[in-house]
Amino acid sequence: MSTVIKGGTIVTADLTYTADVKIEGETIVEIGRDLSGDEVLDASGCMVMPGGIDPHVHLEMPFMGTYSTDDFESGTRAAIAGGTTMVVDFCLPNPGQSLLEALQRWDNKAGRAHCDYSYHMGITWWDEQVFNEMKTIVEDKGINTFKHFMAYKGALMVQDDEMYASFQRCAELGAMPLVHAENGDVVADLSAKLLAAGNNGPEAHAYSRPPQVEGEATNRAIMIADMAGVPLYVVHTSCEDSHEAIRRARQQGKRVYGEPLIQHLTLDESEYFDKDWDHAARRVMSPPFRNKQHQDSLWAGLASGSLQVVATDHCAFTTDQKRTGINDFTKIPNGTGGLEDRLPMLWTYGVVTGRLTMNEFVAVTSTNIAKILNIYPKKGAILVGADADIVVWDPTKTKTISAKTQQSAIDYNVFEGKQVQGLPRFTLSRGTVSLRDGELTSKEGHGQFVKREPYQAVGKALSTWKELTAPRKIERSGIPASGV
Ligand code: DUC
Ligand code: ZN
Ligand code: ZN
Ligand code: ZN
Repeated sequence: MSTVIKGGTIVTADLTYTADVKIEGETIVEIGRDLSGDEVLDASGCMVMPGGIDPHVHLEMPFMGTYSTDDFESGTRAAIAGGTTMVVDFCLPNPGQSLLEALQRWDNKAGRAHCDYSYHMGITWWDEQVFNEMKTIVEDKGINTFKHFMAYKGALMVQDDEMYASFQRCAELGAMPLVHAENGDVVADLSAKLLAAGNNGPEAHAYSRPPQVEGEATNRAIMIADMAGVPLYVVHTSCEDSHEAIRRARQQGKRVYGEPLIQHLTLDESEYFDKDWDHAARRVMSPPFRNKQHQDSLWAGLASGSLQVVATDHCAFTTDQKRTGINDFTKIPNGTGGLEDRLPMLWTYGVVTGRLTMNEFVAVTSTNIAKILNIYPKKGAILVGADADIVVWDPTKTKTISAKTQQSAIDYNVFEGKQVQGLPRFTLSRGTVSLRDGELTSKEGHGQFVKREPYQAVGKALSTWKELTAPRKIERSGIPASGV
């Protein structure tokens, strides 16, 4: 059984050209003119692009006393509806829990996925068991990334000594650390002061996490990564302070990556102020939304290449879940949705406005992260031999985003009312048509785990390509007569 995507314009991270794409089974087998096959998908007037990869989602995650409401079923259904064909979730062991045991729990949940998936493994505590299990995670389980929370004090947060030890272990194993970069000690102190002053509403969440806490933590993580000799991936880069640190590190020759979210690119801090409680609380996430100057910095980073990836951090809580924090903003579950809307929002606010080219759009939604995660060109490519994870994109199709029509299981959408232009006509997941003429045809359980191999260029001090200066013991004769 073969399928041909006919009459479209192929858009990749570096090329735009007219050709048909032929698929057999799960794989692209031919790209050329006038191809024929058993089934033909009409792509006239459309762009044929690698399916989106969202490297940052939290599906059915235990967090802040509850679970995020979108699970692997509804979350990946939303992904397919929006043209995304792979997600990477975060497997987070409870402090003290075995990494392998946590992985088993995640595998049980992920069996329901509509699209392919992988995990980043969380380093949420540290001892010899974690050190040992990291090797099994990389070598046997096909996970080459480890996530570190520098915030969420008393819960997920790790200390600098733990982070440094884990980063060094990553270097030994050919793995890459990820960081949630916010100074958790400062956030805890600011939060306590705000609460003590009676500032308990959702806007105080934003006051408790100013850009400085993100800039400080990003700089710290970059320096620790450099000393450990590993690349570093900074999740949800939301502000100039963090972007500036990443930009400078890259200029110095360090392999550091930054990931703005579609929410931070398109929504700003006014969402928290002079709004009703529910409106503001539904938008409480960490880091919080920033002002327009920070947004401009993120857009500029995507255009210039100093930031590489647009993700969602999809972590969806219902209004009722948010209301747990009605008298205390620190108890509002942190997180927003976005899986279904990432591509249409980025196309509308990026490509239609002229901020990004179509090729840059493909780069930041798919190809760059496939390379960063070491799964290119299996994923993130329109090439013979690649998985047929493809979105056929209709740039003329429009809709108004609304919770009433979304796949996500929550009762609102942070982009409610936004008009988007550019939507998928077809989404193919490993050759299976999972969205046809905008209608979902995908199947629960179709998704497969994607193994990721260790990295080769890990294990050296990246800025200098040398070991850190080796300690030298100075031999001195005699004792000074007096003083120094
Ligand atoms: N930030 C969120 O807003 N939610 C999930 C975890 C995170 O870091
Ligand atoms: Zn985070
Ligand atoms: Zn409102
Ligand atoms: Zn996250």
